[in-house]
Amino acid sequence: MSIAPLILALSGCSKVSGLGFQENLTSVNDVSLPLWQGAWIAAGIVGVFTAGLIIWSAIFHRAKGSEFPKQTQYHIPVEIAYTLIPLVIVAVLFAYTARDESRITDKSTTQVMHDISVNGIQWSWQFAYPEAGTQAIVTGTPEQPPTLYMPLGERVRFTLESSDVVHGFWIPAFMIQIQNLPGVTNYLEFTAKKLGTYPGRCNILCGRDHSRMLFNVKVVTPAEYQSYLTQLKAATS
Ligand SMILES: [Cu+2]
Repeated sequence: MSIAPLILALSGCSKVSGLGFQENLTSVNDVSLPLWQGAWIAAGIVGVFTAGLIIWSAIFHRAKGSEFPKQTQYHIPVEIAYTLIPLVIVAVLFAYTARDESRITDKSTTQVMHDISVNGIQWSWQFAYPEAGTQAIVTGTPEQPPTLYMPLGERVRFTLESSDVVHGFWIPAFMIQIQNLPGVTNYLEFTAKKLGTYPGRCNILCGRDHSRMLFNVKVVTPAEYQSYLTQLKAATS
């Protein structure tokens, strides 16, 4: 199918637009971005081809006189084609998605350098940094959204939980979203690759103040991260 070589070409070609997303922000969007671009290219090809067929039929097969056009029924090759082509499209999209999803959720615990817990609460977030002690927990409110600190270039394991209902830990720029489920622990490991502050949100409708369940992610240098942990430890212990 046509998107396989295109995605290969994409991985070696940085000229393709990020279509709303920046390159090289995290180890997750390194994987997601080519999938996102490839999906748009595949959709573009299918869309242009379909629109072409519609326009071709509309222009070259307009009603000619009053004669009823020839009807074709049970045309086996056509029926096979319109069953197989969508199946192939879906299978290709599925295969790339499944491959990339397993790469994103892969847990290579040996490389993990830091642990951060993310707890969803109605309606804000709690970030816990066990390296700074068991009391090192930052709790936000809708009025004062919390900031999640993470070090540049060092792999962090996030443990995601919820105190009440389902929340969605979402950092749009990083192409990351993973659910906080009550009674279930989810994990996600990734490395931030660019300094900066990035907005985060809850993306599962979780009640009245869902839209105010905001936070920021601040990617700092490893030294700044260490001093943040020290500061947090002093403030909370
Ligand atoms: Cu929520």
